[in-house]
Amino acid sequence: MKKASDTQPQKKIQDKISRKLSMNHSEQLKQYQAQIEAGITEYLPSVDARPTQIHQAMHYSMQAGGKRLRPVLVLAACDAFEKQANPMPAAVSVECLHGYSLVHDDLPCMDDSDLRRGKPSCHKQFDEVTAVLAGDALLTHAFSLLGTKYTDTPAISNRLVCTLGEAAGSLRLIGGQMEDILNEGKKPDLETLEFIHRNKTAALLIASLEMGATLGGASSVEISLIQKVGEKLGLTFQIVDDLLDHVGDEAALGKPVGADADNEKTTILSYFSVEHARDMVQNLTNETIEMCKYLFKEDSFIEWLASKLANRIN
Ligand code: GRG
Repeated sequence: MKKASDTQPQKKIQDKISRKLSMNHSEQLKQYQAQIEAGITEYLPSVDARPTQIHQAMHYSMQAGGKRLRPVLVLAACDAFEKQANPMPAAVSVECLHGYSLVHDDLPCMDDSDLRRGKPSCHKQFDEVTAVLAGDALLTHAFSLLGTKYTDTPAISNRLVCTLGEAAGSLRLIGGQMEDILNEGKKPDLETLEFIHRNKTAALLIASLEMGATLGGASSVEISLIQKVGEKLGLTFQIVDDLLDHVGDEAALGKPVGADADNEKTTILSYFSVEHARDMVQNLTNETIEMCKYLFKEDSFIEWLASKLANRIN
């Protein structure tokens, strides 16, 4: 039998290796995020373009402060395969789509939020008309990028448009938002809450992974597996969001905690205890990690990101 002292040096080496690997992944994340900031500047119409008001509002809503999770997933999924085409226009496209949904979600007719990422929301910084148009323009621009930046690979362009269009449409993202609004002030059953989460949150995360995998040249079997990774990631992301709103740190979040309860929003914590919700996060994350190990190489970036998202603080 090995003595504790025999295993110590080995453990130290393992710790060092895992620190190094995890530093590599976190460096990779920072690099992706920096590339995305540059990509947003490159692929959005110039802030000085006429009429400047709309372009200022688009840039304002797309400015740093967000985690850039969706475009990171596009880049990482593309890198996980052979890489057939430049993923950056698609990554910016998904972030434009996400940006539009947040600008419209904050409007007085929807969530009526004055703050987004700790700053005035678009309609507070500009006005309501500008925010509606800026959201429309971001949505339109998302598809324009997919149509114009992949003309050398029309089949990929077509696939990307279909994937994003389906995820963002009335059966997914908009459908989730509609059911959320229809259920305001009620306590929907758990199946309805899951429908809302699968569509409002998971749909765009799934599409991001799928678009990246398409750009990477993944097979149809790999695409259907990565969709499952995205589904689990999306559900985990939303449960963590609900937990953070309940027990998170205001400074880290950049917004007050308890908003869901104050607004009588139904969340996963309307059905389960904090402990149970944390167990759900752990189980879903374990399943995601298992799938990543099967689909990608050992200790992949996406596997690491899944753990990071489960333990995020904002
Ligand atoms: C208006 C069509 C339409 C849809 C709105 C995105 C959305 C649907 C509503 C925002 C509210 C919400 C809690 C949505 C669930 C998805 C989610 C957690 C969005 C926030 O995503 P993060 O945390 O945002 O990635 P950042 O700020 O990091 O970009």
